[in-house]
Amino acid sequence: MLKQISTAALAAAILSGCAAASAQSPATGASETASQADGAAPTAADAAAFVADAEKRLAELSVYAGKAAWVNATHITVDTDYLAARAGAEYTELGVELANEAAKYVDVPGLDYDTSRKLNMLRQGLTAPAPNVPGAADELSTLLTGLQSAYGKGTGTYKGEVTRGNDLEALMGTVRDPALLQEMWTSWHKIGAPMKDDYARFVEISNAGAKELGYADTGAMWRSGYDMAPDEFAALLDRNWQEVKPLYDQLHCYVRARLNEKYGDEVQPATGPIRADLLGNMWAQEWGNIYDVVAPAGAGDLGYDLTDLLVQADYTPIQIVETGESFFSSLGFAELPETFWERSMITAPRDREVVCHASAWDVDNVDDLRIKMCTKVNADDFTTAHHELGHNYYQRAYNQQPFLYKNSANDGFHEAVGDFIALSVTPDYLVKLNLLDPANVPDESKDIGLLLRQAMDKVAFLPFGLLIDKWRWQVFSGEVTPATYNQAWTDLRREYQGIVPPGGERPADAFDPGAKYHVPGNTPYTRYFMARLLQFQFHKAACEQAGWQGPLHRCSIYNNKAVGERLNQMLAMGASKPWPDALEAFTGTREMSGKAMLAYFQPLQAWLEEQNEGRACGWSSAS
Ligand code: X8Z
Ligand code: ZN
Repeated sequence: MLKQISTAALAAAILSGCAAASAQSPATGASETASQADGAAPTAADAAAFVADAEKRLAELSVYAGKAAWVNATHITVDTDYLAARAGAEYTELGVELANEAAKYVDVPGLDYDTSRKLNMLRQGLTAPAPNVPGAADELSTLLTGLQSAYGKGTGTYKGEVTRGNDLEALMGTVRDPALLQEMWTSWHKIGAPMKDDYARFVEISNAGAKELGYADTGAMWRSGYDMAPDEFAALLDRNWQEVKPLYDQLHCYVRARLNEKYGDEVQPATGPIRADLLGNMWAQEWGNIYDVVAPAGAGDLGYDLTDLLVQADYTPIQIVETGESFFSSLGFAELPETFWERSMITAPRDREVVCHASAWDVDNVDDLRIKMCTKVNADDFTTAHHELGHNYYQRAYNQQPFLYKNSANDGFHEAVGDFIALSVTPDYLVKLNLLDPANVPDESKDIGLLLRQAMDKVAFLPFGLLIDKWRWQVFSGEVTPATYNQAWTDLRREYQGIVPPGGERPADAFDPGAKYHVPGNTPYTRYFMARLLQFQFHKAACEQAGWQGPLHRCSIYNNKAVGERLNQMLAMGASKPWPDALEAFTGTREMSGKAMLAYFQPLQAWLEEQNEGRACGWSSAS
C-alpha cells in the first residue's frame, strides 16, 4: 500500500495507521522504460526499475505532502486547507499514475518476489483514487481536505454553551444527566449534515478512480489489500465477529439491565436497543467511562479509577506521553528523538483550530516521529497516548525497509501495537509508576470487576469496529445511496451494536456518519476491528513468552527485554511479507481470531451469563 496519507490530512503518518493515502505525479511519462520505448514487451528488469523509481518518487513526495498535511491538521485555515489539498492532489495523481503503470508489469514473467509484491501494493494502495481526468485529483483532494477540516472545526453545545468537539468527547464520559447527554449528542451530530453532499461527490469521484484501476468500486479496492482474495477477507471478518459476538451479546444484556435500573424505563427500557448517549462515549464505541454505573456490588469496587489516580498525582499531558515512552524503553526500544518533543502537538492550542482526533506521524519516513493529540488527563487519553506511540515505534522499527515496505503487516497491526502495550497497564504496573498505593491493589475477589472494566472498552468496541466499513462498503458499491445514507447508518448501528440515537427519528437532513472522524477523514475502519482481536493475540503470546502463569488480565510485560526483542522482530518486517508471516513471527500462529480475546475474558463471560439468567437478552434489528 502506498503510504497512508490522507489528503485531508495526509493524516498521518504517512503510511501509518492513522491516516489514509493518496498520490500523483508530474504528468510526463518519466517512468517509461527503455524496452517500452522501443515497443518491446516489458521485462522483469524493466519492472524492477519501474518499482525502484516509483519508490523514490513516492518517498520524496510523501515528505512534502506529509508536511503540508501536518501544518493543516495543526492549524486549520483557508490557506492551509488550500496547500494541503494541492499537495494531496499531487500525491493522488502520482499514486494513480503508478497504479496504472504497475498494472502493465504484474504479469511479466520472471518477476522476483519483492517486485511482484510491490507492484501489487502500487496497484491497490490508494485509499481515495481519482480517475485520470484533468482536475479530478484536485477536486477529490479539495473535498477531502474540506471534510476533514469541517470535522476539526466542529462544535456542539453543553448547557447551551458552544463547546468544542474534543471537550464534548470528554464530557460524554463524565456527565450522567440524560438530558445533557442528549443535548451533547444531538448538537454534535449536527456537524454531519453540511458534509453530506461533498461526501457523496467524493464517493462518485473515488469510485470512478477505482473503476479505472480495475476494481468494482472503492470498497472493493480497500478489501483487496490483505494478502488474500477480497471476498475471503470479508468472510474472515464475519467469522471473527461470529466468534466473539456471544460475549458482546452478554455484555449488552448486562449493561442494558444496569442502565435500566439507574435511569428507569422512560430513559432506558429493559428490552430492545440501548440509547446511544448513555454509554459514556459520543459514538458508544467504548463504554468504560460508565463502569461506575454498571459495576457489580462488592466485586465492582476496584479500589481505584485510573482517571482519579492521574488527576490526584497531578499528571500533565506530557507526563502521560513520557509514561508511554518509558514503557517502550523498558522493553528495550530506543528513546524517542528530541524532535518528537519539539514538533509534536500534545495539547489543544487555545488560539487556533486543529484536528484534535489523535494521530501519529513519521514525516520524513525515518525518524521525524510526532503525535498530534489534544490530550486530557484521563484514562481514555492515557490509553490513546500508548496507542499513538505504538504507531511511532512501529514506524521507526521498519524505517530500514524500502519505501513500499515502510508500513505494517496489515493496517490492523499498526492499530494493535500500542493497544497491546496498554493491556500491560495492570494494577501492579500502576504501583510501579507510583500512581497506585500498594495497599489499594485489588485482590483476586476483584477480578470480575477488572475484567468488566476492560470489556466495557474492548468488547463493546467490536461491532462498532466492524460496522463503519460495512456502511462504507455499501455506500461505495451503490447499495446505499445518498438518500439512504443516514437510515442505513442508523440501521447498522442498531443491528450490530444494538443501540439507537437519543430522541427517536433523526432529522431528514441528518448525516450522522459525518460526526465520526474516520468518515470525513476517509480512514478505513476495519483495521480497528482487527486490532481489537490482534492485540489480545499479541498480549497472550507475549505473556506466554514471559512465562506468565496467572490470569491474562494480570500480566504485564513491562521491563521484559526478551519480549521487546521478539516484538521488534515482527515490527521491523514492516510490510515486507504477507501478514500471516508477521503474526506467526510473534505469536506462532498464522490465524487471526477471537480466541485469545475470549480466553482473556472467559471468567467474565461465565459471570455475565449467570447475571443475565432470566433476562430476555438481545434486541430486534428492525425499528
Ligand atoms: O482513531 C483511533 C486512534 C487514531 S488511529 C486514536 N482509534 C479509533 C477511534 O478513535 O475511533 C483508536 C481506537 C479506535
Ligand atoms: Zn491508530
